[in-house]
Amino acid sequence: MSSLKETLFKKIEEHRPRTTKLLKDHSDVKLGEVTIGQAIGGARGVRCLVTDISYLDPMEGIRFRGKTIPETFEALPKIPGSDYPSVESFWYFLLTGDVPNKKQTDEVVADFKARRQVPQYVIDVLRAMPRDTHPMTLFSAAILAMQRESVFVRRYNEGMSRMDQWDPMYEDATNLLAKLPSIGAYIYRMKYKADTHVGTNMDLDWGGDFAHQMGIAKPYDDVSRMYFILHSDHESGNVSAHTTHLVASALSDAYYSLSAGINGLAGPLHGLANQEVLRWTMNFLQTLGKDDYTEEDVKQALWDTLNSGQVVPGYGHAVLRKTDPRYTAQREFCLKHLPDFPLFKLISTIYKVTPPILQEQGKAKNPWPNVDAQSGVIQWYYGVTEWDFYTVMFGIGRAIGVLANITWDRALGYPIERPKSLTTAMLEDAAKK
Ligand code: NMX
Ligand code: MLT
Repeated sequence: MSSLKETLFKKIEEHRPRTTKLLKDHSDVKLGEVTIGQAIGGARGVRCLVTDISYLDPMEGIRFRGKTIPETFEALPKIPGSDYPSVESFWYFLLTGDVPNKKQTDEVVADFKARRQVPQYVIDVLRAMPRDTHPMTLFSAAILAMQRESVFVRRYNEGMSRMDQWDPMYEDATNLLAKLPSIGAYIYRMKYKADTHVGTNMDLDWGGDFAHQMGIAKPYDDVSRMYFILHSDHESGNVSAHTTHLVASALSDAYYSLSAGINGLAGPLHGLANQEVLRWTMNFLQTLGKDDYTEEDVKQALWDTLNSGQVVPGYGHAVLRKTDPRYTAQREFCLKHLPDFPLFKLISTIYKVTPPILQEQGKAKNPWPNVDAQSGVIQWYYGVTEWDFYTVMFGIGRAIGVLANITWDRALGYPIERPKSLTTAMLEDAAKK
C-alpha cells in the first residue's frame, strides 16, 4: 500500500467514530431551520452537507483543510525551480489533511505517472464527435467513456463490504485524476491547434505535463499548478461538488459522478462564467471599436448588460460577501508577471467600477468579483485565447476536490442523498400558519 493510501486509511479509521457518535448520540441536534425562501430559492444557506476537505467563510473565503490559499501555497513542497507546489502534494493534503514531505510527494508523483496513459478508445470517442462540440461536452464524454474501467463497480459486483468501499473509490479517483491533464490538452490541440499533439513527458509532474502537452513554455507550468489548486474545492454546496456527491451517493462510481459534476460546471452561472468574462470583455472592446476606452465606457457597458436583464459574469457569489481570495491570488500573479498587459488593465478597471454599479443596482447580495473574473486574462496572456476551453481547465482542477470528497463519502458511509420536496399548496398553507 502506498504511504498516501496508508495514511488515508489511518485517518479514515480515526474519523469514523466521530461520525458514528454524532449520528448515534446527537442526531436530533438542530443546525438551523428551513424557510420558504430557502425552499424556493436554491437552498441558499441551508446547512445540510458535511465535508472536512474545505470550508468557505463568506468574509474570508476558502480554506483547504484549515489553510488559507497563501498558507496552502506556503506549506506544500514546491517542484524545484517553481513558485508553486505540485498538484500531487495538494492531492495528498486534501485527502489526508497532512502536508506531505518530499518523499511522500515523490511517491504520489510516481503513482500518477504510472496511471497517466489515456486508453486509445477515449481518443477515438473524442475524435468521433463533431469538431464543433463544446470542449466541456468532449471532456465529460471522455470521462464517462472510461466508466468501464471502474474498480469500484468490479469490487461491488464481487460483493465488497461497505467498510471497504473507500478503497476502490480511491483507486478510481486516482486513475481518473492522473489522466485528466492529458485528456484536456488533447481536446485543446485537437480543436484549436490543427489537431497536432504533444505527447506526455514522464519527467514532468501533473501540472508541468499539462503545460507541456498544451505546448506552452514556462512559466505556464506554474500557471497550471496555481490554476488547478485554486479551482479544486469550494466546500460541498456548489453545483459541481454537490452534483458529484449526489450522484456518488447512489453508489455510482467516480466516472459517472465526476462526469455529472462536470456537466454542472458547464453552466454559465457556475464554471462557464470564466469563458463568459472573456466573451463579455472582448465584446466590449469590439463594440467600442477602439483600444482607448475610458472608465465611463466600461460603466456604460456594464449598465447596458444589467439593463438588458443579463448578469455581469465573474461578479457575485452565493456564499462569499467579499472579493474572492482566488481572484486576489490570480491578481497578484498578474501584478508580478503581466502588470502592463492591456487586457489585465481592462480587467482591473472592470474590478474598480463594477462593485459600485452592482451596489447601485441593488440586486446582487455580493458585488465583488469571484474566481472567474480574473482567470481568463492569465490564459489569454500565455496564448490560450480560445475561451471555450477555459472551463475544461476549471474542471481538471475541480476534479481534485470532488474526487477527494467522494472518496471520503464512501469512507464515512454517507447514505444516498434524498431531501424531501413539498408542493406549492403546502408552502401556502405553511405561510398562512
Ligand atoms: N450581475 C447581475 N445581477 C446579479 C449578479 C451579477 N453578477 N449576481 C447576482 N445578481 C442578481 C441575481 O441574478 C438575482 O437577481 P433576481 O433577484 O432578479 O433573480 C439577485 O442579484 C440576487 O442574487 P444573489 O442572491 O446575489 O446571487 P445568487 O446566490 O442567486 O447567485 C451567482 C450567485 C454566482 C449565480 C450570481 O452572483 C451570478 O449570476 N453571477 C454572475 C455569474 C458568475 O460569475 N458565476 C460564477 C460563480 C463562481 N463559479 O465559478 O461558480
Ligand atoms: C465554485 O468554485 O464552486 C464557485 O465559486 C461557486 C460556489 O462556490 O458556489
